[in-house]
Amino acid sequence: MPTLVPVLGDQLSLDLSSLAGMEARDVVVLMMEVADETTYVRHHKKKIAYILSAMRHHAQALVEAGYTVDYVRLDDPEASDSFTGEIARAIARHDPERIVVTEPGEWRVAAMIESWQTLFGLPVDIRADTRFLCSHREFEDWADGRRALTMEFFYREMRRKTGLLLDEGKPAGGQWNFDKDNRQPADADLFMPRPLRFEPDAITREVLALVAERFADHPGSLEDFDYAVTAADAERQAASFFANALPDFGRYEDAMLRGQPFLWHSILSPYLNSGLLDPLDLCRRAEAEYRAGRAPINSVEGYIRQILGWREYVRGIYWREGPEYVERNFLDHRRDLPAWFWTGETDMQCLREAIGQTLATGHAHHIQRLMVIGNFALLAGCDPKQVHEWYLQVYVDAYEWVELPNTLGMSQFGDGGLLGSKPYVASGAYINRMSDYCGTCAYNVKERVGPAACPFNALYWHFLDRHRDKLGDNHRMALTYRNWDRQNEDSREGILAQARAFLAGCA
Ligand code: FAD
Ligand code: DLZ
Ligand code: SF4
Repeated sequence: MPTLVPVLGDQLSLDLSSLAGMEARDVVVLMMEVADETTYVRHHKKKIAYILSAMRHHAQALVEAGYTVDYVRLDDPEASDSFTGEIARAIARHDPERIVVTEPGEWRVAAMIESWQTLFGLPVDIRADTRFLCSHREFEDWADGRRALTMEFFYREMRRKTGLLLDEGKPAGGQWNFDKDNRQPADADLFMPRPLRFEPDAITREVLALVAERFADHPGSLEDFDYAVTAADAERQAASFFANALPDFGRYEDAMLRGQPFLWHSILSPYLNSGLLDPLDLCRRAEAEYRAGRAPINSVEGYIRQILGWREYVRGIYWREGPEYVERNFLDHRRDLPAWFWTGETDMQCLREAIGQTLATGHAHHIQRLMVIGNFALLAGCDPKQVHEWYLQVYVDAYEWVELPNTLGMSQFGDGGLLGSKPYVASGAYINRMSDYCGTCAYNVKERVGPAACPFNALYWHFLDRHRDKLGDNHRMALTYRNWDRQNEDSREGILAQARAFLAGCA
């Protein structure tokens, strides 16, 4: 009797813990395209196409590695629509002696898997996901008893654990963190790096047709689909990033430019999160670029910090905070997301650019997600759960373990400051400093009141004013509140009236 090994759509690695130590001939790998996973939120069409095509290519890679793969397609007339339903059908087909599975990336799916042993009367071995560098246990040990879960201290532990960018126990370059060097605006230039484009092959074309037909009412466009869908092509994109973009990654990490969705970013998150690339390998290769003198420390440290620090840290928070985390709403925000989140059709150039690009490509970079779209949703008082669901839907790299703490926690302050000691809010001045958006906007970034005033300006003060009871004692915001209080009464009332009028028309 074989061992049944279900491999989920974000577990596309040959080094998966569920396959470790097994003889390929003793295993039936089960891969399941299931309706429930494609619709539990209305994923962007490109996200579904990416995952299904990468799954189909990975099934081929498993077969080439000697495994027997039982692959259930979405259009299988017998399909049961859920992971649990497919496990039941696979048990009937293969009569396995046990199930071995790598833990999933979501509470919802974890609950399903935990029910299988009782439901099917078979031993179910749920293994830790060793693609991550920090186990649940290690994160708990680090977090327990701390007053604040500051990412920077977690990150230093991870540097010590892995030895990355350490010189005899000391941080390479003399500092742990070079973030202050990484805040420069950029100018568009002809020699900017461009991510590689991967033409759809026959498998991808078949998936694109399926998605176009079946998910026509989902957000986003399928046009110009050019994601890598194999480990080999994801590796090509990684190599291109290290060769062409890493040296300036740090300097321009926070910059935004019109018509330039990718800038000096790696665009590797979809591949990391679905298993086509390995996080430690990318960190080691980034360090090698620094050691060889091909990339400066601020870029390499910044890049490694995102993966070794932030990525591992948000995962730790997700599992530590539990399935109720998604319900937190510290600021009691209740506004529905404006309808233009689904079209990008707004006069605010920064949001039109960031949302438009998101709907077209399924990608936006960190500062667009945090300081343009997230900043607006927070200032406007949008319901953090709705904001979370939007991010989970529209980004190709979005799985709940990584998306939820970033959105509800870091961006919407829904947890009251677990991930950051103050909300990430800014007026138009920040967006103007870091981008070229404002120059072509219908609004004037310098104005706070009047028909042409940039909405971010009044919304910023309105947010601070209306949340004084919850944020007023935060010492990191004291200076900002002092600036607000220094303005005369008429000026403050004018700004608040401007924000109220904007919000009244914001639907
Ligand atoms: P780069 O800028 O090249 O960064 C390198 C790598 O670091 C990324 O590939 C990613 O794996 C990792 N990384 C960077 N920042 C973070 C972070 N804050 N958390 C976790 N990993 C990080 N990232 C996701 O992978 N999935 C998400 O669903 C997601 N949702 C987000 C929602 C919000 C509101 C915000 C503010 C950030 C979110 N991020 C998410 C983090 C970040 O925006 C993306 O990882 C990044 O834009 C991916 O593009 P890149 O590969 O070019 O990243
Ligand atoms: C996101 C997604 C989608 C759209 N479709 C599938 C699918 O058909 N089959 C599958 O195995 N996984 C899919 N996924 C990814 C899962 O939702 C993901 O594995 C869970 O969220 C657990 O992390
Ligand atoms: Fe955005 Fe305001 Fe600048 Fe327009 S003026 S792009 S709304 S920050």
